[in-house]
Amino acid sequence: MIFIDACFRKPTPYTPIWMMRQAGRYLPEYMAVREKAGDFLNLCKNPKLACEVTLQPVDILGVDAAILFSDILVIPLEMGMDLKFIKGKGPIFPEPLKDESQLCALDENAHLKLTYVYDTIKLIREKLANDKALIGFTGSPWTLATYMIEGQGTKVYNIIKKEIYKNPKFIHKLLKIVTQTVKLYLEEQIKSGVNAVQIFDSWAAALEEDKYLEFSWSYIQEICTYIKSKYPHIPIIVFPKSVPAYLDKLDGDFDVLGIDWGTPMEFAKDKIGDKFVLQGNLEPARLYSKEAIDDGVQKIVDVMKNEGHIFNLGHGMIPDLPVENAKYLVKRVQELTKR
Ligand code: 1CP
Repeated sequence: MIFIDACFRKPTPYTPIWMMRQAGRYLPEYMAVREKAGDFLNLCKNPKLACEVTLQPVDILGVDAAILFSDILVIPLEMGMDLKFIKGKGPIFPEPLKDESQLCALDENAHLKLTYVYDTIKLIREKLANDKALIGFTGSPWTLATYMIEGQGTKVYNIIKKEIYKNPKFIHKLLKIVTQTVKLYLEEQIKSGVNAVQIFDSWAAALEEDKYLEFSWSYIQEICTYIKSKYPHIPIIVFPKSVPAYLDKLDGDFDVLGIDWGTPMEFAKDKIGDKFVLQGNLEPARLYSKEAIDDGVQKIVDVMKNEGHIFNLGHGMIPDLPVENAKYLVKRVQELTKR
């Protein structure tokens, strides 16, 4: 698999490409299946339909890897927290966690309840071409804990940050519980057939450096060490979004570091060198224009020089991007980087 070889810095015929949120609303075929499922969570819980939307971008765009269709928030959901996806607003936990006394109610066997995810993986791996990789994923403990405490996406993170400075023991206790579940969840995904895993730390930029290393990165490292010691052949990708200032301090037992679009690739390469393969980082909004794609791809390829690189966007696809341009991007990268 070209994608897996690239994760391990082995020679490949071209630089592989996939896109974060490659399954989603910009594809009419996705909208049709979501309609059939009723709503987003039903889609995640229906292995046949989740498999179908996972395969769509592979068939339509020709990307080199599929990413499991699910959501990071199924973990808190199966830990027992009510989760709603509100149209136009995104995910909401109507009853977020308030204090330490509520932690004992979280189900520590959540990984055993996520069988619909494992069934989806088995189905996808049966149907996906042998030369295409299947990427499993999880949210980082920090990003998941933020949703569990804030109840929804936030721009200021004031509720969880208040706890970090006033009551750090509470947050560490929560992070420990979530970390344990994430380890076992990724392990089950691997046993079910994923070929690589990505840890999304979408809310990495919420914290100052030392707090980030303490409350997020240390738990990511623990997960990487656990997975690598048991499954060294499975590449681990970590994506700590928007933390360029201390990229060089992000060490650990993983293979690929995801770079967001706000961090110049040249800057990342300077900081990281050959320590990790880099994944990224086209600004997603460039997909609105073919000229902007050409220009952006060329700049990234010039920096990465077809080595130690997996092409991706620097964050997720935007729902109204033209499908035609996404196809164009994939073709452009695969042609331009041909060895
Ligand atoms: O159909 C719809 O309207 C739902 C939109 C949607 C989709 C397509 C959501 C709700 N989740 C997903 C799928 C999803 N989520 C995938 C599938 C695979 C793929 O990439 O194709 C993945 C990997 C995720 C991961 C995810 N969910 C993250 C991490 C990545 C990131 O974007 O930073 C986060 C933060 C979430 C939470 C979430 N779920 C959905 C939305 C709209 C959000 C973000 C909301 C917010 O900003 O708080």
